[in-house]
Amino acid sequence: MRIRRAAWRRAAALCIGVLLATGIFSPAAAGIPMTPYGSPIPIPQPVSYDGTDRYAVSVSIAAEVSKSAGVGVVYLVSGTAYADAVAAGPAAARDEATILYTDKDSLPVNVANELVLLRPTRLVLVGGAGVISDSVITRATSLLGPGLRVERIDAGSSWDIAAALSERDFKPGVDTVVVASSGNFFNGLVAGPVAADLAAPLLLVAAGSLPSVTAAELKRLTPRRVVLIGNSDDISADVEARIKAIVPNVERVSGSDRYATAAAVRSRFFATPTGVVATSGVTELGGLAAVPVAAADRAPILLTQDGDQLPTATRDSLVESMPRRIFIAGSIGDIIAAEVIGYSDGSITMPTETATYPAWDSGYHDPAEMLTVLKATEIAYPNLVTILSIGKSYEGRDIWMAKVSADVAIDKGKPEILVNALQHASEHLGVEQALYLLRTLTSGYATDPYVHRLVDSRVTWIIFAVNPDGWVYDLQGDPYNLWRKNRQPNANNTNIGTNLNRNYGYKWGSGAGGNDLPWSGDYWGAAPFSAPETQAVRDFVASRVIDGVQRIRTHVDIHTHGEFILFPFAYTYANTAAGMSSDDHSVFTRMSATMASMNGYAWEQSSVLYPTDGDIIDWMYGTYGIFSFTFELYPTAAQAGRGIVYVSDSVIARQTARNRGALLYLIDAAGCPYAAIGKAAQYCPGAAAG
Ligand code: 0X9
Ligand code: ZN
Repeated sequence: MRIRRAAWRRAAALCIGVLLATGIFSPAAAGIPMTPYGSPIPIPQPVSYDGTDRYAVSVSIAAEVSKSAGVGVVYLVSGTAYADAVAAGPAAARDEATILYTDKDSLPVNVANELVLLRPTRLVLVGGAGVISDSVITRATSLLGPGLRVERIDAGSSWDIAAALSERDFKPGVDTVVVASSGNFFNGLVAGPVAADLAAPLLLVAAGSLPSVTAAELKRLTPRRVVLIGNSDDISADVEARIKAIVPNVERVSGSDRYATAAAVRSRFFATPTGVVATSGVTELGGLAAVPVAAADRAPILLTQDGDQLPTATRDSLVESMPRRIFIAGSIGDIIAAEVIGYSDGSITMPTETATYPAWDSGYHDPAEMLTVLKATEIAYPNLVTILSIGKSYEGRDIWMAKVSADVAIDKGKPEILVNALQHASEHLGVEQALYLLRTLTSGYATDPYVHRLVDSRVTWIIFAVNPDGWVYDLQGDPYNLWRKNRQPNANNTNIGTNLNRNYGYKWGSGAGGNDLPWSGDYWGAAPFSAPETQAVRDFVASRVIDGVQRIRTHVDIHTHGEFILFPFAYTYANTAAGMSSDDHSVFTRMSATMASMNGYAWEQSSVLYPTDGDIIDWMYGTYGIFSFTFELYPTAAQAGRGIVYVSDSVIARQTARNRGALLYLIDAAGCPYAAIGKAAQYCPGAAAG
């Protein structure tokens, strides 16, 4: 068999050309147009699909491929018989074909349109009339003219199809046969580029049995070796033994799951790939049409999960192989896609922080995972997000912050809001709330008009964990350490830590809630701003005074728990102590009531819950007039019971989404907080409240 690669080589060479011309591999830095997914060439238009749109994925891949190379052959595979398509992947690669999905009795409109654009001269139908009926041939011929050569792989099961394609293309005496299980679509998917690269047939077995058609084809081929893709759950030891009885030289390449198996295949057969294809390991709809693309670029396929973290095996594989080109097949989520790119080009490095949540709370982001998500978000939304550190903790950890605004790099003088979480080490849910807000503002920008307007017209600063040392220390407990303060030692004392929310320089040490006892969880520290963490917050907020005006107008300090919205002053029970006008007090109560109607929390002046001194909200308001609130997240004290501060990761999604309205309102209100009492014209002359 002759493998024709010229057209594909041309396609790959185009990509290499771009990269060499720029001399750098970061697509953003190289100025290569980025999709919202942040992916460099060649990428299909990101397609979000709900389970019925595999057709669109195959169409977009075909369209992308045909930009740089002619497509003479199209393989039509069933949109529902996944295993049939697995068998077709490497065969299509051998034919330099592109793969399109079809329904049984009709060509979907977008597929028909793409066929017309591609104008292939040969059509290969994968499967018998039971999966793709003759009416599809009739339709294709009417679209493409009578000169179209149509070939049908008229075989029943996916095992039959694989054997038929092998028989069509290979003579006895091949070097290698690749074998995957028809029961694990993802193993078969990652096996495709291996088979193509080794010029090997791909045959299929069942997890627990060797189909006779596969055994017969193995006997006919008499290969030197067989490569099995998948662990013993995918292909049993018994099946392996049966194959060995035919071909003694059997090598199994596998990992503990589909992700690890894909990574093992990558390291065994693609030691230093220039390209990698990334596709979902959760939904089987996107990746298969990319097999010929991978084969042409001699690229392995790696698999991604849902959520915002790459599987460890995939991440390690990317870091190890450092591919220069990434092809993302199908919709894998913008943050995951950015991680794929970031780990490949080194813009995201392996996290060094080792403190993690226990397995039963792994839905929380640990510090390393949080940082990964922040960096990936910056890569995915370079125009909306910048990640920076406001300074270092006592133990030298960065205190990470996101700046979120359209045209984020340009100072347009927009009203600003600050959101911070985790002053108190054990209040894990706060970090998730901050990450939720970042996700809301970024992923909602393109789709939600309200979010769009706020991101356009405001600057939102989000500090995810003011107290990283305390957080890490808390995570080191088994389970957790019930830790509240930072980790700064105290002079002449063995007790560690300052309560950061007693350490701000407004009415510091006045005796209203904090104390001077280093062993206490409410120790206020040696002096106002004696903690590096509060200094970092202080200096950042001070830096937002520009031309004598504090840009930040609203603020929320996120804590757990109690389900409260609280406002200044915290140090006194008086409603309008020195520094608080009655209008300001009205703004606080009106805004609180509005937000409470959105999240269902109770609201009151913070001192009513209990007084505190050196509290961030008093300092923010007392120093700058910023309308500053404390949110105490889920649960209520009654729900929590006495002394419970930790809540299961199962509540994260619901309890963070619950604050969507209130947080967006607070961002909106930064335009002119006095609009809450109908006094925008008086207090914010010239500034549009919206
Ligand atoms: O005590 C605090 O710093 C906050 N509560 S927590 O249970 N998360 O520790 C309350 C801050 C708001 N201020 C007052 N309630 N005074
Ligand atoms: Zn707290």
